[in-house]
Amino acid sequence: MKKYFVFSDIHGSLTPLLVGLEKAGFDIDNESHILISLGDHFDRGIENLKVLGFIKYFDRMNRLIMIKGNHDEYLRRFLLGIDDGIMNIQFNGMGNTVIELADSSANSMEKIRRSILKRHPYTLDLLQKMVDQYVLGKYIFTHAGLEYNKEKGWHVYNFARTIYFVENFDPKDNYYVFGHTHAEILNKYFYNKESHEPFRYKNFIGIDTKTIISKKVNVLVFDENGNEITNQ
Ligand SMILES: [Mn+2]
Repeated sequence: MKKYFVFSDIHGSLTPLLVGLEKAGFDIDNESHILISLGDHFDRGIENLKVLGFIKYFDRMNRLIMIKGNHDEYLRRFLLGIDDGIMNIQFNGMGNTVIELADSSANSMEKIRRSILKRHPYTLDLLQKMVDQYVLGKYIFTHAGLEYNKEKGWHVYNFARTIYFVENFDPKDNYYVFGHTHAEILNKYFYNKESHEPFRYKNFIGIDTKTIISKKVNVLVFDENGNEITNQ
């Protein structure tokens, strides 16, 4: 029977992810142990290259489902030349990612972009493979939840305003699991409690631990029928 290990927003930090996975019982050699990443793999942390190696390995083993976070989209757009990356370097922590992935002699954004594509040619494939949502039984995994507007109604959006989503969306019988907005912010807003532990409210679960500060990654475990297995 397959087991699914769900994490989010590692943001260039591999070490705390490995600790979280071990605590949750993930066995690297067990082919029925599958990873579900809820996105934002890169930026801010200093293990971006290790994160890239990690997701590449498990993708090739067919043991990784990747949701695309807004930061994954930033990197994808930069590597495609749609975005020059400067804003994301200034404000969104992409500097650490390009320092690690590009050749140090690359001295312009265009050279950095070409250097990353040359040194890590599979990066773009990995980013293009990332999906907006994944469904397992009654659990629906997204990066940030759903956003509402008049044209589209409720739709999956990796930049959704998570608090608005939790307060206004009717999940019916489904459960929504997401990252993007720190669990700390959600726990504070809904429970006035200071905690990086998974935020659980009605049918919503937010797991982003603000890894760069907390040095922790929350990992949830599900069986293949989509039942959450409580961590013993
Ligand atoms: Mn995000």
